[in-house]
Amino acid sequence: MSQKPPETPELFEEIAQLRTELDEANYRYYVHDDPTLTDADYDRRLRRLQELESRHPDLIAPDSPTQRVGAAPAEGFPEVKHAVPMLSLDNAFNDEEIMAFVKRVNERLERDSDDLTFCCEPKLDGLAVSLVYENGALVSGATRGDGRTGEGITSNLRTLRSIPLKLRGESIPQLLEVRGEVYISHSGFEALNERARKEGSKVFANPRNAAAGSLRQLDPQVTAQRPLEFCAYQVARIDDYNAPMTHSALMARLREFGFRTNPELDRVQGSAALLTYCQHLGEKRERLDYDIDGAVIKVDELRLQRELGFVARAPRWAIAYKFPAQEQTTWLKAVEFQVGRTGAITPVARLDPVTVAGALVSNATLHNQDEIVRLGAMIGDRVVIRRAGDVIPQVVRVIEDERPEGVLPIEFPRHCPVCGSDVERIDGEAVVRCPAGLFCAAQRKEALKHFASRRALDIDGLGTKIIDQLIEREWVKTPADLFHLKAQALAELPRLAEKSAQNLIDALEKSRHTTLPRFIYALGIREVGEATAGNLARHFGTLEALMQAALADLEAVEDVGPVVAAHVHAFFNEPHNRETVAQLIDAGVRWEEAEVSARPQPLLGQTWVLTGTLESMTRDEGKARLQALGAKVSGSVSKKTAGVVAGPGAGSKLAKAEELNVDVFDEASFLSRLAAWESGASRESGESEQPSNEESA
Ligand code: JCF
Repeated sequence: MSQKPPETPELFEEIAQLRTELDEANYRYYVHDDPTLTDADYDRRLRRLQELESRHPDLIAPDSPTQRVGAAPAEGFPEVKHAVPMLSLDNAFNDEEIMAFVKRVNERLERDSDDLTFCCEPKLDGLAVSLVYENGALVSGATRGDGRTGEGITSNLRTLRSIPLKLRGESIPQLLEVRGEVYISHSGFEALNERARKEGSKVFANPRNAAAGSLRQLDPQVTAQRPLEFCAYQVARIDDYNAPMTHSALMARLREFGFRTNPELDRVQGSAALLTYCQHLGEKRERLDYDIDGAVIKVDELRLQRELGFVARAPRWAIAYKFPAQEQTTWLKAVEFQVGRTGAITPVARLDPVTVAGALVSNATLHNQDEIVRLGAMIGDRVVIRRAGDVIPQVVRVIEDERPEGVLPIEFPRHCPVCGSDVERIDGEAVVRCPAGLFCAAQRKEALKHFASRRALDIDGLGTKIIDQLIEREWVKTPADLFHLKAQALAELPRLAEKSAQNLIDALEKSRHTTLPRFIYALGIREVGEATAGNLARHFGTLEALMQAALADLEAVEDVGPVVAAHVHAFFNEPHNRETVAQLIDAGVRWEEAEVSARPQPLLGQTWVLTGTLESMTRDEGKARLQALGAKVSGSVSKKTAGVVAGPGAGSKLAKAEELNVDVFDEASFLSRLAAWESGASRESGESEQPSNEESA
């Protein structure tokens, strides 16, 4: 007969301690974006608690962190009637409509100064749910449904670590009903689809679909594996006579109870500040780690909300400001093929012009042949295009239901559309290329544009239009020809007055004096970006040494693998290219050997990781700046990581960094260090009068 182990005070204490630590870890992580436990430490404690509870099942409490994943509801999801209906919001699509909302509210409240306080937050693009707590314990969770009746999905919602199973704090109301959005962050979505791809299961189209599908799983075990998060935005019921008087104070109370609210939540006063909030949020949109489709604006004072009341299904005291849509539908009229600098042939969709997120779009990229196949696109189709930030508009899908008669297949060219060479497609590569190199006018144009660009030889005033003419008139065939142009001849070009012809000559003269990294970069060798050009220059010191390097020598260069090495080797072994280099030097292009290391590389040999969102730059910019300082930028944290830059929303990578004792920088300290490194105030540069930037954290 098995005997139950004795229950000792130490045991009670350990169980209580583990539960407190696990709840606290969730609270610090979700409410304060400030993890206290690493994933590994969290799991270790959770397993220990599971083990203790399995030996003493009578000590299991329904709000124990081990009790998040329960059994599936036998009857599917029950209907749940909302005690207070779940509202929808009226929309405003521009500043005028926001102003009209403010005016309506002020008139109704008989206020004649524009000083009303609003509480604003991003409008998350997820699914609305409602949670009921009785005496501090989660008793029910339901979807919005039609606003009056939803589906009871309590067991699924219990699996979300950002949903407290019991409320924190001392003065807990007998009844609390909290509403909010369940969503999946961009990073969670990437990880989820990555896993799906590895397991060969279906990938999700977008985070919202993934969240919806995950919430409607009958088995909470499945839901528990999905990176769902909850963000609270409204209190539907609270039976506390001491309850706050404003919406913003209620949100603060929710945080005390252990709910995450949106970090962008803010109070603003007056319509001008309101418009500014919406504008700033729009600018920030791309940098957030979750999808939003606008801002929710609420009259902050609850007394005024009650006075304003409702119309039909929407409150008079709130409005949703919707950002301009990033997706639009239009007709795909034709497909043209563009030849890039390296000969890559890119299909470009010509569209019936439409305004997308404020810009008129008449072209969109189709990427490559595989993408055309994936989309199943045909000429004449109705297509959805998407434009986000300053990226090139893309065709995201075909609306097959609206396919008209007489659509035509998109034929990929077998000959280069510019020079007529047979195209080639290397096995395993998605790209089709024109192999003609600089014999192809399209590639010559692109090569010249690259040569003249700001980070290469930086030839001021040599723009696309002039380059096109120079190539078409065959005045310029190689970059070296640029340096033999005469002002008199240039002035003949349409749109180039005598003055700017001379300016261009002056700019060319100035650009002759460059640096070795810029020169190498300007040559446009495949896969050789700025960082690699810098590494090559530093490694070999002189152009001659680089040109003579064997494959093995090239592979010894920092960050240069076999592919890049092969491209560099092939480039300098092509007689044509050697000739161009010689002509450039004959034409007077020069650099000081010493300038090779003009740019400080204080982070050489270090690996950095960026995680979360940054305010002042995109992660890509941060990455580029670190690389320019010599650092490698990696996606995962290890013992060897030199530093982690963590913005809001940082999750497991930050936790890992802390676990491994890797230095972590917030945005402010990252920026000040970047500035110091970029100005050369590093140990390596030996500028001892500069203050040390190695102060202890
Ligand atoms: O983030 C949202 N989708 C969101 C929806 C935020 C809010 O503050 C909301 C909402 C729907 C209704 N507030 C209400 C009253």
